[in-house]
Amino acid sequence: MKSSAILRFPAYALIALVLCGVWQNSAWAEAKWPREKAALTYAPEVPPPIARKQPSIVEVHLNSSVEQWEISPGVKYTFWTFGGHVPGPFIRARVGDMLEIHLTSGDASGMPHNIDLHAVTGPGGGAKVTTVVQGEERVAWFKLLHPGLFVYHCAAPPVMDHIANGMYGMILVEPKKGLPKVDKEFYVMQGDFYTKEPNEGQEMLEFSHEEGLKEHPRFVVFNGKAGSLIGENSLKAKTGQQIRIYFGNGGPNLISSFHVIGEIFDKVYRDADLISPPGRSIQTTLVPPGGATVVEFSAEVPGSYTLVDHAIFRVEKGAVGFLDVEGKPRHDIYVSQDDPTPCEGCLVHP
Ligand SMILES: [Cu+2]
Repeated sequence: MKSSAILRFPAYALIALVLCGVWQNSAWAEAKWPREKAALTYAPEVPPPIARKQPSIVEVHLNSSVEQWEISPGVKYTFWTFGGHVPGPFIRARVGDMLEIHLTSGDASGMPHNIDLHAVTGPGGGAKVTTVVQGEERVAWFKLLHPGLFVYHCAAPPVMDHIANGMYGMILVEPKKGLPKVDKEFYVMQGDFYTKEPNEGQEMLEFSHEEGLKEHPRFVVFNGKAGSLIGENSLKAKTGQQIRIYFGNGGPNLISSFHVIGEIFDKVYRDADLISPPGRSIQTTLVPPGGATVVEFSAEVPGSYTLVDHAIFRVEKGAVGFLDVEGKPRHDIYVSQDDPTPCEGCLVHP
């Protein structure tokens, strides 16, 4: 090849790539693909299964915002959120779909936010092309190449502060054939929170980067606050129903040893791998920060079942919730000579 041809080729290639890039940007906005707005839900709700058999553009609108609520009875915390909740909305799509993310910010501090989706293939998981401050909107398209249950989180600097303050959620990418049908699906996400030592009577707690660095959380909670799955907020099911929990860990630091007291998981899609055969008859499963699992079981015996991180001191930091199961007693499986003993002040046996 002549040297002039070698020199010319990169220029042509560059022009072609630029044109291709421009074409693709507008193409995905106007593509003749089917298009749908994602049915976003907040924990513990899960959007309905995907019924269609063809790929679609799935439009997702997310707004970052700063919110305050009680992280534990009597004490408030300032959360950084997707959609005003921790965790952020549950997104449900199908492998092969084109995810169309619209990210906006309502954060009056002017702090930038963005989104890194673990379901996305490409630099930063999308973070580098979605950074927004208040009043801006960024739109980006990401092809979902892998099925699974994936964490998403903000990755604006300092990344650890954005995650530690609650900027995470999950996206389920269903395999082509979908998932086995179940009766109940729940969305539960664990997170650890770090605050400065409060003064006596101080109601509003303050974030501590230093405590985060030391990995000394004051709170470890499910779904953004202690008590999110207790009392009237408990998960509910009936005996015999097939129950699926999409369980994720926003971290930022702690590995969760996810366990349901009184149950054995019929199936564990380890690390939320929805392709390999699931593990069977499993008691406790590890979920790392930025990771997830999918568990399935049916409760044969009625009563209260307790969701915990089996690193059990964390129950006192908020990592406890309940699944209340209604149904007829099963004395063929679980029976006693005497009545149950009351468990005064017990955090795990209501
Ligand atoms: Cu952020």
